[in-house]
Amino acid sequence: MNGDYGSEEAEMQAYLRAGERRAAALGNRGPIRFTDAGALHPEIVEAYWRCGFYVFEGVLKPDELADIERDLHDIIDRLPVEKGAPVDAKGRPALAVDCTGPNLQWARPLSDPWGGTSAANGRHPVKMYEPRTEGVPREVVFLILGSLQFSEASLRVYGHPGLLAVAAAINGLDFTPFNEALWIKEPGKGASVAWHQDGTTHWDAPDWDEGIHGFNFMGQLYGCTAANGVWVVPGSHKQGKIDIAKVAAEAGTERLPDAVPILCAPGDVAMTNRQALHGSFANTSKDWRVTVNFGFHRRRSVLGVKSGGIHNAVATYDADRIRERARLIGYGIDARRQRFPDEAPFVYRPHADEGLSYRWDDAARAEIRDYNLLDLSI
Ligand SMILES: O=C(O)CCC(=O)C(=O)O
Ligand SMILES: [Fe+2]
Repeated sequence: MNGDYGSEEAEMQAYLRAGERRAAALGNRGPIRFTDAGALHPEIVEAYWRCGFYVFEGVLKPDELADIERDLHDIIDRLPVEKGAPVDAKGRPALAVDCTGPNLQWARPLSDPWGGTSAANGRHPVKMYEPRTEGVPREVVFLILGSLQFSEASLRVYGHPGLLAVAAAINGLDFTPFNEALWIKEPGKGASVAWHQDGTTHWDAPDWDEGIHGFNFMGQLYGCTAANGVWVVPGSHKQGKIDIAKVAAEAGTERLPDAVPILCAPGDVAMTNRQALHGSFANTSKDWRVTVNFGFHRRRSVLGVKSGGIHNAVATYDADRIRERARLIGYGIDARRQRFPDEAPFVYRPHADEGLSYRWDDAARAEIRDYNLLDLSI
């Protein structure tokens, strides 16, 4: 088994247990609930905006989780045998070799690929502790971008009526996509994600507020623990751009004392404000963490905005671009309708208003290759 936290193991264990206790006291978890009038329940809205994250319990049922797991195994099977290889372990063309968009992100086991580097505009200033590994292990894939083109189960999660209704409640009926990803934190290998805030574009905007950079849903296939999950500093989404290096220096450790872990059972889906200070530690635990991650924005946060450079090329996001990218919402809803015909499909207002309808079929499957070149990153 690869390394633990070495001389820091006892402190790490104490930190994990203390974080679990702080998380349990927040009061920001439960099933998706609406009022009789159809609004997202005010207790959920209050807790989300107070904490910067909320855990929706029991959203993905066992049959849906089994679909996701099947796709995960297929994806892992089709990964390049090593970084840069054109084929998988069975000699077939590897996943994403025919794509031009960014897809597979590799890291040495248990390393911190971004902390203290200039990656993503230097938004991860603090290097995380890197547990020792045996020998010089090969890099592994820990993040897959544009994931809806590789997993129909993920696309169906993307069309989930309850989650899309939450997105409409938080970001407005005309909400837009951001991007989608699969995070794979393998036991004894999963890389850490150094502390960061996700937003890049609106920190100095005159109309800045706590929701301007949107949120991510994080659906958990196997659940997540203090050891392998994402940690959040509650309330930090309201603070504007945080001097993360200073926070860590004052704490004297990257185990930030106010942070709490997002704790999920299989099928729970967390909603995390992208402005919240968050990160995750190298997964030295024995448990896999697989997150179906997808974000949404307010339309006014992206329309007419020039951004990009991290997930996609710099561009000005006009209405055509947003419409084209939002076809994935239409495909997700239709793919879900085909798999779960007894469920009432979500009606995405911009599609209804414009009379647009989307059919998930073989033509669509081919057509969405490289769809993430049009991510709406802000
Ligand atoms: O899943 C993780 O460890 C990090 C996720 C994250 O940083 C994000 O979704 O913005
Ligand atoms: Fe993030």
